[in-house]
Order: sequence, then C-alpha cells, then structure tokens
Amino acid sequence: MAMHTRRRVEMDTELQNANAYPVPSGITMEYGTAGFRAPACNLPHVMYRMGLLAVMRARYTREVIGVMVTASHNPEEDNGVKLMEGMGEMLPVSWERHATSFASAHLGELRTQLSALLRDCPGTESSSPAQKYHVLIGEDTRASSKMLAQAVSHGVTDLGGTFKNFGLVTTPQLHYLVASHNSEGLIGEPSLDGYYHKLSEAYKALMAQSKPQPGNEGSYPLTMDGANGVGAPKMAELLSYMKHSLSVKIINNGESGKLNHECGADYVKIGQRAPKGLQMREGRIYCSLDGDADRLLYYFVDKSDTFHLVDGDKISTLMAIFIQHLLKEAQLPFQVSVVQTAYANGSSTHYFEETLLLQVYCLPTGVKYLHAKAKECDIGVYFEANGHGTVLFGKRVLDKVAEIMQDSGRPEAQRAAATQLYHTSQLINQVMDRQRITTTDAERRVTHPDGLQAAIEERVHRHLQARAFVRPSGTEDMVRVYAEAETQESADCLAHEVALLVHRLAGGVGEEPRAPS
Ligand code: 16G
Ligand code: MG
Repeated sequence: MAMHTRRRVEMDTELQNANAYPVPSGITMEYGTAGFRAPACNLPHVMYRMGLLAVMRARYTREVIGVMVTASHNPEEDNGVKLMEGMGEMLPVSWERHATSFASAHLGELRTQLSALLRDCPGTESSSPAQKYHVLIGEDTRASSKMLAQAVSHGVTDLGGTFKNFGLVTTPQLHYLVASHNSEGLIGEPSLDGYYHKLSEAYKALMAQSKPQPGNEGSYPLTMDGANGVGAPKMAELLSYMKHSLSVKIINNGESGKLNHECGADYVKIGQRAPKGLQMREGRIYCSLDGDADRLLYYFVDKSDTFHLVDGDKISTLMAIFIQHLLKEAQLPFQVSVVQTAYANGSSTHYFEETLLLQVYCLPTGVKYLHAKAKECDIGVYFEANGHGTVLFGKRVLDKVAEIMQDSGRPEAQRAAATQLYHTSQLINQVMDRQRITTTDAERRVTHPDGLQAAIEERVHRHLQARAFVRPSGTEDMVRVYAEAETQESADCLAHEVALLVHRLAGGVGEEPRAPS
C-alpha cells in the first residue's frame, strides 16, 4: 500500500555538551579545500559541530563517516578537521556549506540547522536518532589533537551516534578504515592490521614479479623523512609486516624534532632541498611525507651532487609509463588518462600528450576534484605537483584483468602482466574487487557477491511488510533494485539502502543513488 505521510521533524535532543563549546566571538570559518584549518585554540567548537555533522551525514548516507583531526603540513600550533565517507572519499562539495554554517552557529541556530537537515534525510520520521550512525575518528600527532578529537566525539554522542577513535592514524589509513567499514570488509579487514596486511601482501606479490636492478637484488634502500608526524610510526608498523622485502630508514620520526619544521614534503618541495640535517648520497632514494602522510615526494642527488625532485608530475609520469607498459603486455586496450592541476609543470603536460599520447585533464586544486575526474576514466592517474594523489582503476579494467589472470589458456607473459596490474591496483589504492551480481530463485536471491543477500535481508527486516531484491539488467549496464514496504516512504528508504549496498558490495554498478540535497 502506498501511503504518503507528512513528516514532522524536530530537534528534541539535549545537545548536552553544546555549552562546553561556545562559538568564540569574532571567529568565522569556512570549510576549505580539505576541511577547516586554524590555530588549534580556535577549533574546539568547530570540532564539536563536525561531530554533529558527521552523524547527520551518516544518517543521510547510511554509511560510516570518518573524521580526521589534522592540519596536515601546517605548523604544529594549527589543527584542522576533514570528513570522509563512502569509499573513503571527501565530504561532497554540496555539504561543505552545511559544514561552514554549522561551524559558526550558536546553540539556537544550530538546532534550527539540525532540524532543517533532518527534514532532508531520507526515511527520517522522528528526531530520535538510532545507534547505527557510526563515526570513525583519527588523530595526527599534534599536542592538541587528542582534546579536539574528544570534542568531535562529544558532538557524535550528543546526537546519539556511536564512534570509534582509532587514535594516531595517517589520513590514508582513515580513508581505508572508512572504505573498508562501508564495504563490510570486502576491500579488506576494517582495522589497521587489515590495512598493513593488504598493503604488504600486494607489495610482496608485485615485487616477486619484478626484475631487480643489477646491484640492488633483494633490497631497495630508501630513506623516509616522516616530517616528525604520524607517518613515521605508521611506516615502522608497516615495515614489521614487510619482513625483508622492503628496507626503509626513517628520519624525522618525531622523537626530537618539531612537526613539519625544516622537514616534510612541503619544505622539500618549496625549497627544492633535502630536509635539514640530511646528508644525501648518490645512489640512494629519499622521500618525504607531510604531517598526516597523504603527500609523498621522492628525491635524489646525481654524481655532481645536484638535487633532483620527483614531484607529483614525475610520479604521474612513472606510473603512467609503468601502467601503459603492463596494459600492452596484457593486451588490454584501455586508456590511461592523467589528471593534473594548473600547478603541473607545462613540460609534463606536453610529454603526456605528445610523447605518451595520453588524455590529460586540468582540474582545480584539491584532491576531491582530481579524484572525481579520475573516477570517470578507465585508468585515472592523478597527482598534484605537491605529492597528493593516487591511481584509480575502473570496473571494466579490473574485470578484464581478473578474467585474463584466471584464464590458463592465455600466454604466460600476458597473464603475468595482468597479475602485476592487479597487485598495482591493490597497492596504490585500496579499491574493491568489483564483482558481478548473480542471482537464483527466479532472480529473487543474490548468490554473488558473498554477503550481499544477507545484507539485503538485514535491511528488509528493518521495515514493515517489506521485500527487496536486485538483479543485473539484461539490457543495460546497470543493476535494478526493487523494494516494497508498508508505506511509500519506507519503500523509498529501503530502495535507497539496498542501492547503497549494491554500490558498496558489488562495486558501483549503475548510478549511486543519492537523496536530494
Ligand atoms: C589541501 C589539499 C591539497 C591542495 C592544498 C592547496 C586535499 C586532501 N588537500 O592540502 O590537495 O593542494 O590544500 O593548498 O585536498 P592551498 O589552497 O593553500 O594552496
Ligand atoms: Mg596532508
């Protein structure tokens, strides 16, 4: 039966901790390229409000949301916060305005804004929030991060959400944790152990297939500048999973130096020089992270002691050449595209277009813009010149790679190249193994991928007189979702939930449904 009810939504939660986080007078802030950044003393009220917003976003998307407390490459005295969701992506631009208006809202305004957002949440009939809205929190090594993370958690619990604070993690680790929680373990175990395990196994498998440079057999000596930030201890943890397959000497590990001070990716990039105190030697490779370890730059000196930086443009070039080579060996006709910003060196753009014959796109500064473009490509290589970036492999590509890997009738060299492509995709970005949906019982039950049917049933049980199933379309490249329930609203909500499950567990087949914002 379809029944339309007018929803009445009010904010009746206590916001118990709100009085502890008043908005200081004269301070307004904007959600910038990657969240808020400011002197740490000006941030407690913003953090509390981002805890509230994270629950609202979790409620809206029905996903686990991440909140990272960090000011990245900024000085130690600053701090900041960024929100992550879905498969680890940044908060969508359409919600940044909510973040900005929350950040400076006094209690009365805050209640009004929360009520307005609640009205937009699909399936929200009352203001009593359920416990299922879950937020993952991460912190960098700044002295202020602990207290600010606590302010986030107060916001989360004030709206009835639950949270897990992972304490010290790098920004990429929190991206992984959010994505693995939302994919219900499909891309890897949702824990730091799962993260290290996944990366180290992919690395070992990839290296087992590579031919070592003469004189470098078995070890690739690398010196890593941890910017005196969270990347240093986390690299040490990763190394314990690598056994003898990777050797890294870690400097600026935070034991004595100051965060991002005379070290780190920004210092190296801007000054085109080594971190202070590092004596570089010819024949060795060096790299620097930034304060939250989402930037990476390499550098070396030649015979005449001249410094050479391998910045984002050059990393893109190496990745594109490597992947193009593997595609050729694997006889795969896919297109590699490169996504850059205006900061990219013009000669790198020229080289991609004229020599490698690749499609190049130029996007505004900020990972969220580059990532979105790269997602549209077969294989999208994106790095900002400053070292932020990754490579995204599309579903079509990964499906074909898997098919070749498993086909014993194919030549060994072709299968080996496909296998290398697979491990590269796992190592550089923890994208899921995208799998096709198969069904049984007159298409009413999913048999593949594992876990999808159980997850659908779990959602169905949350609604009255409900039923739902999914099946791959026989005519179009999409999965169709069917849902029925006692009320129209409940049916819409169930359809939305199931579509999100398909997106998460079967790898983004068809359009990701979003409620209007
Ligand atoms: C942030 C962005 C980075 C961008 C930089 C520009 C993310 C994760 N980080 O660090 O991509 O290059 O801002 O800073 O998107 P600017 O606006 O101060 O030049
Ligand atoms: Mg950073």
